[in-house]
Amino acid sequence: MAQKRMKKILVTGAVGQIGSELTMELRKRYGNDNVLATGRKTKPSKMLLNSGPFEFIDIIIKETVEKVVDEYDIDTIYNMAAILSAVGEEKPLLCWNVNINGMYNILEIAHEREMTRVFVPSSIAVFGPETPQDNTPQETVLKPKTMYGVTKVCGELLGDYYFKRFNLDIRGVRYPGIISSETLPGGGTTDYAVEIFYEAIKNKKYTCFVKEDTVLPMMYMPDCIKGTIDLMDTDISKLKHHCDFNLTAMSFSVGKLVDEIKKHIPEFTCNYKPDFRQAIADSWPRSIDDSAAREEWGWKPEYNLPTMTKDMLDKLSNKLSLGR
Ligand code: AKB
Repeated sequence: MAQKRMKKILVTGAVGQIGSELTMELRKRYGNDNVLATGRKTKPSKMLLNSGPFEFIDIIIKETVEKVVDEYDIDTIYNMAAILSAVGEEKPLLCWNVNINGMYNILEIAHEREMTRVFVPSSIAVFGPETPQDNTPQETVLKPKTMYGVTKVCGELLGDYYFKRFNLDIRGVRYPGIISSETLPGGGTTDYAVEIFYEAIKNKKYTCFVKEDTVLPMMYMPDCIKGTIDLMDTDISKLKHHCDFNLTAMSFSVGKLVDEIKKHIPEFTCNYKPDFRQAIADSWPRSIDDSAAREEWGWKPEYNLPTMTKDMLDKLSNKLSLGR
């Protein structure tokens, strides 16, 4: 009887906020040597480097990806490399190149080698001001006003095209803002929801770049990792959607988050100095309907605002006192 092929996984963007924790969880589940972490130029953490293979690649340059895919006999890719919304407005061409041309290379490589499965994340950035902002439906208007959003809509369509046209098993979710204690996010609009915790612990004050009443959908990292891997492990016959699942865990205003942090750090204060990211936040939904994900692959987040806040403060206090 033919032996079942061992999963050999490539994670792009493995030095980033989601990629770093995703890599560690995949290594735990599938074996350290079976998960290749890759990054473009940022130095990987000791944790990433010491727990399994790491290579530098640039997804815009197809050969650099092909080289490691063939060398490590990769059959599954999590393409976490991306330029996020705020940097995307400062460097729109780079955003297009990484998020679209880079993704195109990943899809071509996966298709040419008949890979088992590919994950390509999307984002709430696919929505825009014409989209209903509360309980945003799965199927709705997709007219984003940022370059990042444009690339994410295009990425969803490209993924669905490869699925229908070439039978490539590609999956993805529309991530909300992700809150995490291990690796800082870089260049997004929802970054304030992470920075605020560091500043609350270190300086007891924070200046937020969006207004107090700004409400966005959010999720804590353990739920993000679980949801990502659960979707990838779901039997394909259960899925009606592929690259565009709405996904959320909670929605709160900055003011509500401040109140929650104050329950643990009463002297914490926050003031507000909105910048260009306010307009981006205002164009995104306040809350998301993720019933398709719940019905098709059993999505159910564990953390809400109070439990996430407590866990973040515990983990970060520990990490910062250890000087990590
Ligand atoms: C960003 O703020 O750009 C990202 C996202 C919501 O996709 N965190």
